[in-house]
Amino acid sequence: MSRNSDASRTHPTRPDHRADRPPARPDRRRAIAFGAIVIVVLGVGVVLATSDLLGQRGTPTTASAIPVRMSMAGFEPQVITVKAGQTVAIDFWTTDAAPHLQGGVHTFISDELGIREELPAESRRTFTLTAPATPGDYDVYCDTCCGGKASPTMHGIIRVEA
Ligand SMILES: [Cu+2]
Repeated sequence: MSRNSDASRTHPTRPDHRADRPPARPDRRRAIAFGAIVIVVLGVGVVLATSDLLGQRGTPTTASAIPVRMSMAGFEPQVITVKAGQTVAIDFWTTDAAPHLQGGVHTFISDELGIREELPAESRRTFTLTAPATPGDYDVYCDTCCGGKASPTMHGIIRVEA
């Protein structure tokens, strides 16, 4: 009696099926979860990389600006090199304080190129300079300090290359 009832309960095939199915589900879920994480991580990476590139494209003027420091020692660099016909931004700056300068102003003047820019004491400003089509060395000077135009120290060169 007990044998028969045991045999009817056991049913050898069913437990095996049940044992096979349950492990299959967590594996699928893990695979889907892993896939989702990979997609999210790659997506975030792509967004970050793209936004970084866009950010760099958005600031071309600042990146290509030529820094020119003005002080009692003159222009630094003393030779500013540009290509013929090219428009460049000049990042003009000084750390000189007003008390030891006449009026506290430096200037960036080129009579030949029609440029006349002023720079207040302890300041920084950007202006654009369009190089002429003819290559050569053009004079630039500061006329507001240290002897001004008459002083060789207050002169620089805008070198226009072909
Ligand atoms: Cu000056």
